[in-house]
Amino acid sequence: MSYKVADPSLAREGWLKIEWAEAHMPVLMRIREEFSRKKPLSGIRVSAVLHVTKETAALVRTLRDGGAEVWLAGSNPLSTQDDVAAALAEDGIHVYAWRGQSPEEYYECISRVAAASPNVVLDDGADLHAYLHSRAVDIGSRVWGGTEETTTGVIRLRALEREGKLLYPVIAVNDSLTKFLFDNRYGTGQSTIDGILRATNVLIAGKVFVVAGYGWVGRGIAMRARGMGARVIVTEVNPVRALEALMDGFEVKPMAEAAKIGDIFVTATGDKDVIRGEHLRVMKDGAILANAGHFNVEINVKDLEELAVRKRVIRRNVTEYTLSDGRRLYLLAEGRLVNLVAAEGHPSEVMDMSFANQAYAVKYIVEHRGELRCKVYTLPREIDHAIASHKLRSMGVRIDELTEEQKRYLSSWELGT
Ligand code: NRN
Repeated sequence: MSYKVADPSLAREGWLKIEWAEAHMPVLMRIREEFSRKKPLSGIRVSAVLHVTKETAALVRTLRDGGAEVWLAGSNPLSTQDDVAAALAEDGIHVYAWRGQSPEEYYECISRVAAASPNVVLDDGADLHAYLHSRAVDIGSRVWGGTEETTTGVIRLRALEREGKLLYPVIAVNDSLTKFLFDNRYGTGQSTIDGILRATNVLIAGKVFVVAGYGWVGRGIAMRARGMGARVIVTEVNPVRALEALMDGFEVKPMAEAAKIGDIFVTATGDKDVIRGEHLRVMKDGAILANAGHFNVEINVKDLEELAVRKRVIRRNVTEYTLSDGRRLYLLAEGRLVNLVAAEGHPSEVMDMSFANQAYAVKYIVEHRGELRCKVYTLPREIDHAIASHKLRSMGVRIDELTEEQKRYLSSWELGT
């Protein structure tokens, strides 16, 4: 059996979710038509470690229709949608993923998709890339190229590149304009609020909403929390980003101060220990803690466990920690990325562009096999323009075109006042 999922009988539900996603991903579906006709991935083995969601299903089915054989493992032990995994197994994708994996099972699934000895590898968070560069170097050395979906993964790959250890070229899909400007900002902005609401159903309006990190993810979350009537406080370590937050109209404070007044906290920094013991100790009774970063290191759960005298699951995806003085702190999704664990991740319409970039990146690697160096690349900007144009067209929006005179003006230096 070339798959392992929680419950194959869930396939029917999974198919309905995949159908729903594909109905909202016009750019990727247009690429699927092109891939089905031209088969640019014919005979290629692709191994992917991505969040197994209805949108990822749309991507891997597109790669398969392009001629590839696909192996898929989840990129988080809690983010797999089991019904989608069941449908993919039925659809001939070699999927090894289920919600609620132990760390051992999580890495066992990664080793299973690596064992396919893939030509191209897709990743989200770089756990597959790290595995191929440490425990499976023999397989890694035969890979033609890879892609990386998210900021955290690109940071890890640039570290590998700096050390001169990259075994294959990698395309940083995260760095495409039509990925991070939309997925990281508007996708995470909405899906993080979605995760918090599905888990807690609390009122956002009137609450003190603390966002740690003002990168594209933090900006999106802060923007959407403000839109729902929260009083948003941003914490940062980077003075430029802190200044941006200030001039975008948000309060900016150190976490030590924000911790005393916050009602809802979201970490979006890509770093560890952003919320730790010293902050937890001064938080208000009832404070809610959520992480939007890729790994579960941003909220120091060990400190929380040590401070608590009682711990219980009070709602699905909500763990209540009671401190010695009776204050209760609520941790969402065990500190893992709340949008994909407590909700369904970003909406299909925004993953449409992220995964259009993934599909083009895989095709690019195959077309440029042997030409690329072992470094981190960004896709050509023409691909961003093509994806953005397809997206606008699918939304029924038309824009202006430069006249010949304007083109000349914009490419000249002589014309002045
Ligand atoms: N629905 C989703 N399916 C989804 N929402 C966010 N992501 C998803 N992947 C598959 C990823 C974004 O692209 C999580 C990554 O960390 C982020 O870059």
